[in-house]
Order: sequence, then structure tokens, then C-alpha cells
Amino acid sequence: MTLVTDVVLRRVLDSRGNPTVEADIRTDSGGFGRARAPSGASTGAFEAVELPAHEAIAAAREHAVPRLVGEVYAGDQRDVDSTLRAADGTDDFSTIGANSAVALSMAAAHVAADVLGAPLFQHLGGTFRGDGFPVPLGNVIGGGEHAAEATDIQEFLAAPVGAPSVEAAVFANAAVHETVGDLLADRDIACGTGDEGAWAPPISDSEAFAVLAAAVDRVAEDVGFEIRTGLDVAAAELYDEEAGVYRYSDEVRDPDEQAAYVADLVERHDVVYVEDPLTETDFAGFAELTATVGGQAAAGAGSTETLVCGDDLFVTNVDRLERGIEQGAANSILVKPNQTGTLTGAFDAIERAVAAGYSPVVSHRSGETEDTTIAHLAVATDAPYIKTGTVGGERTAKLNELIRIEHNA
Ligand code: 2PG
Ligand code: MG
Repeated sequence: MTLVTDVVLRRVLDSRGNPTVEADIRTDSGGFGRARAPSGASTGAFEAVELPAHEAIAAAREHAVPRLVGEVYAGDQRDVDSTLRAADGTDDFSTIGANSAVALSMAAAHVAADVLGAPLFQHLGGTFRGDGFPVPLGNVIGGGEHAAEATDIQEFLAAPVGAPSVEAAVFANAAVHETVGDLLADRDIACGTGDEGAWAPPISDSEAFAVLAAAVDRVAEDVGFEIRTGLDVAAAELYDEEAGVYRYSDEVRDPDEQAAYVADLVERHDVVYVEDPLTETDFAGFAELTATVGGQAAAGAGSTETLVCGDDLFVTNVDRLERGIEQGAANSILVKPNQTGTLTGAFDAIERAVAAGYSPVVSHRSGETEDTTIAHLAVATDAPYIKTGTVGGERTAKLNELIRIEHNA
């Protein structure tokens, strides 16, 4: 029923105007699935390799497509993904590109769901539990690699942990985004937005916190449920490897000072989620910080414990996660399918994380498309959070899909 009979790869636009890979897969039973690869700007050094889209497509046509067509059943995701790995022949997808790999892997899942006549999250093994939906983390102020002349910290996030539904959470984040815009205008701060649609004002991180806190308080009062705050420090981008220090626009911090600074931010601003507080190789520093701010148990939506999340640290890689678990480096992992190249890789990372008491947070990339696969992945795996922006078509594609899933559940 799900024998792959046709694979098409093409270049399409991503939200930054760059080319990315789109894959279509058809099966003998007339099924159809389509998916697109996202692309990072603050990419981790240990991620699977993204090739220029045209190179990735040419290489996948040569090495992967002949091994898929007439050979593989799209419903057997592990077989599809191990076929992609074998076709590539490297550890990091540097032959066919993680962008081609992830588009093909996700397209296979979509076609299998189509053949079953089931929503993707159900095909992936999930249900929608109204009491345990993925809480969307909304990027409302940002800078770093996502916007020039803005904050040093890459993402200031709204975390509507008390929301009674996905729909309420999505609209709360949009309201925080709008309120931040109003508050910046009140202060005569003119600014545009960054790659993910977050406001990118030319203000310090502490001013950004003040604006975020004011916006979150105002919206929380309005909607009547708790909204906390989160951060993606994306510290690897601030780290000067040669000097061994973190360079902010107004300050230089050594690793101890950086950890103390983040711990202070978490305490002062009641931060519920902090991603990449230290650089991508500092497992020991992460472990110390997690011991300080992370609490003991696995945290989830509505919990008062702070999630310390590894993005560039773990790059959705089970081996790096294993090392982190051994050292107590974090209590959460960011899951981006394109960092590992396949859905199987993402599932394996989530499974290992959950077994170790780590909370998985499914995430978009700064370069995105209208692809909605991650919304289904988050629901299918019961992830407590999903990070997928707040406004802008490529972000609302995922948010609206979450609302649809909730609505139809
Ligand atoms: C991150 C992501 C998404 P990028 O750092 O978490 O927000 O950014 O895709 O640029 O790596
Ligand atoms: Mg990150």
C-alpha cells in the first residue's frame, strides 16, 4: 500500500528568501506526501550538514531516490530513514545534505498518513490529550544572529504555561507580541522584526526584559492565566573561543560570570525556560547551572521548575544527549528534525530524553516554510513545549495547525 513509486525534489523559497528543499513522495496506492526542510542561522557546530539546496537535491537524486523508488514502504519510517542514512554513507548527511534527508523523511511520514487517512500526529503514534498539549513558546523580542543591531540574547519568549488550550496559548502569545510593539512605540523605539517575526529593537537585554515583563503582565491579566517568560541565549554565538569569554555589546563575561549572569536572570525574572545559556561544548558548565536553577524533577508545562534546554549543545543527537545525561548537563532538549536529518533521529532523541526525565521541546528554525510537520511531531510525542514563533505566515502555519489538531481532537 505504501510502496514508494515516485519521488520529486525541488527548490522552493524559505522565509528568508533562500532556496530550500521540498520533497514530494507518491505511493502505489495513490498516496501523496510533501515536506520542506527548514534552515538555521544560529546553527550548532555539531549539526548534520545542510548543503546548498541545489547541491543537496542533485546528490539526493543520485544517491537516495534510486534506493527509495520501488524499494521502500513509506509507512515503515525506520526503514525509510535507514535507507536515507545508507544512501548518504556518512555520519552527518554531508553527501546528500540533511536538508534533502529531512524533507524526504518527513514527506514519507506525510504520504503514509495520507494512505491511512489519518492525521500525521496519529500516524506518528500520538493522541491529543487536552490536558497535556504542547505549550507554544512565543518569540516576541529578539536579536543575536536573527537581527542586526538588536538585543544580544537571541530570543525573549512568552511562555503561556497556564493556558487552558492551545488556542488560548497561541492568541496569548500573539497578544504579547502586539503589546510589546505598543510598549516599544510608547517609548519611541522604532524597530522592525527579525527572522522569526520577533521585534528587533536597538535596546539592551535588561530593557528588553522590562518590556517583556510589562507585556506579559498586561496580557496575563487580560486573559486570566499565567504567562511566564523564557530565553534562548544562543550563547555559542556570543562566545569567543580563542579568548574563552562571552562578548556582549556592553560587557565581556568569563564562563563563570556568564553562568552567574544567567542564573541571576532566571531568578530575577522568574524565567521558566532557558535555552543554550552557555556555549555548545560546555557540558560541565551546563551541569552546574542546571544544578543551580533546574530543579530536581522533570519539568513540564505549568511546572514551577526551570527548564535548562540544550539546543546547540545536543543538536538533536542521541550521542551528545547521552553525554549530557551522564553529566546532568540539562533537563530539557530542543528537538529540530533537520539537526539530525530524519524523523527517526528526532524520535530517538525524544525517547531517550523522556526516559532520562528530560523534557523535549520541539522547535522550528529561523528559516522556515509553511511546512507543519513539527506541530504534529510535538503532539505525537507529548512534548510539553513547542517553539515555533508567534506571528508571520511560516510561524502561523504551525500554530494554526496546532489549533486545528486541538479543534478536531
Ligand atoms: C534556535 C533557532 C530557532 P536557528 O536557535 O533555537 O529559534 O534558531 O534556527 O537560527 O538556529
Ligand atoms: Mg536555540
